[in-house]
Amino acid sequence: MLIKNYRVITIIVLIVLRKTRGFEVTCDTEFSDVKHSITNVLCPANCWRQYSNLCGDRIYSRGPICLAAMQDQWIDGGGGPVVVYRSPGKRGNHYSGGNRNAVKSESCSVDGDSYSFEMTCSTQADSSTLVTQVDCPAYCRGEAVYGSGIYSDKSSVCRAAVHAGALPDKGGMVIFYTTLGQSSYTGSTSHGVTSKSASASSAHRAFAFTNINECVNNACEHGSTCVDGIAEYFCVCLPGYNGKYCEKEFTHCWNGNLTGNFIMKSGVEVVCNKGWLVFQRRFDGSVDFQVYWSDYRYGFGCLNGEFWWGLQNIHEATKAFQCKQCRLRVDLNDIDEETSYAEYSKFGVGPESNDYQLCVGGYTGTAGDSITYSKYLNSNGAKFSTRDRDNDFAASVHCADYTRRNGGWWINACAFATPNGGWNTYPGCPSQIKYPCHIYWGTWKNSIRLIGTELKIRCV
Ligand SMILES: [Ca+2]
Ligand SMILES: [Ca+2]
Repeated sequence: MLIKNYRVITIIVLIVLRKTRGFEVTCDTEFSDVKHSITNVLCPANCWRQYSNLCGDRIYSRGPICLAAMQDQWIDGGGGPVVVYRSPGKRGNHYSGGNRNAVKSESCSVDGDSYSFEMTCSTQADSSTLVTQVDCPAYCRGEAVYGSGIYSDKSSVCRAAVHAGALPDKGGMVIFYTTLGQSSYTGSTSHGVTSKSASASSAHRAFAFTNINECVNNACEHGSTCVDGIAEYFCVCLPGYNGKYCEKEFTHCWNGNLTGNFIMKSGVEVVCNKGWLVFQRRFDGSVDFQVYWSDYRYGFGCLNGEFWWGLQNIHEATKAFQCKQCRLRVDLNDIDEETSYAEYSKFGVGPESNDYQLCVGGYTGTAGDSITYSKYLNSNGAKFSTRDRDNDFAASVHCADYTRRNGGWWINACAFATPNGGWNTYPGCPSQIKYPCHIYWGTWKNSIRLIGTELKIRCV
């Protein structure tokens, strides 16, 4: 639970950071390109130019944002961050041009929105950031405000702040938080400001001067925990459920051809790949597979990297199917980046009391049948052996002994398949042992080292 909450917090922080990084602009980006009433912009360097369609001075109607920011002295030739404030336009506004800081602009009369680098009384709340600090002018009058406590983002921020009691009439700094759009907004009179009622508009969000708890009326399902974010909430699922609202119940990888990591109802995490349950994966040699019985029993490695899922988990996942309905698939990559596969129509792993005995058979594929290769190299019916457990059928040797680097496996009188073998060829490999001391699949490219394996099951 603790780890999952960290994840949620990380998600929230990432969202906030992503949204605050700002609107990416070039020197050519125009005021008309901004999508929000309050937009954080990072201007590049060297945006000066002699001629442009820049119109206005301090308050602009059109033209390149970064050139205007240079004229208004928010940045110099080196660029930097600025905030663009958009104000709803009035018909036939006249804008006077200017010539400041080596930037010339023209005069024009234009209908439509106006833009500045300072907050205005009429600037609305749809911001490029979820948490926004603004410096409000004094004595804003006449701008529309919709709602009480929670306001439609079509409201004047500065006037709403006075209504909410978050700001005195003489203006100043105020912070507001974006929240989910409301189904309706109720007007009221407060702190000398009268706000209006409004109905919902699906495109609009709302805002408030505190972080509203969006977990009220949340849609989290199946007993999941709602965690409040900014303008959002997150559902932390109980084991066995997933999806944004924990609406999807997880039973098996093969139910719905799932891909991804899931928490089973038992609390065990599982890796699904296109409807297959992955129980072994190797691709970079970062995890040591020359480990002990208890490691192979419980699993080791990292489920987002190289791992062995665990014999007990494999047993639990397959036991109901009695070696009848589970398939095993082995995907292999070699050092030449060629691939092959082996698929077995029968697969099952017994209980620990019988050393996780393997049932396997029914080969098809392109890699050749290395698992049931020959009488003495047939893993069907073999028990699992590790460096500290000799359950193999070779009376005089311990095939999974550490010196052989075969790793843990279902070993007969040694094996023709060693997907858990050493990552690198082991120079001290005992010469009397014909088998490889590294990841090996004897029927495919005999003796050439493999650098990728994925072992997975699907029971249907
Ligand atoms: Ca919130
Ligand atoms: Ca032995």
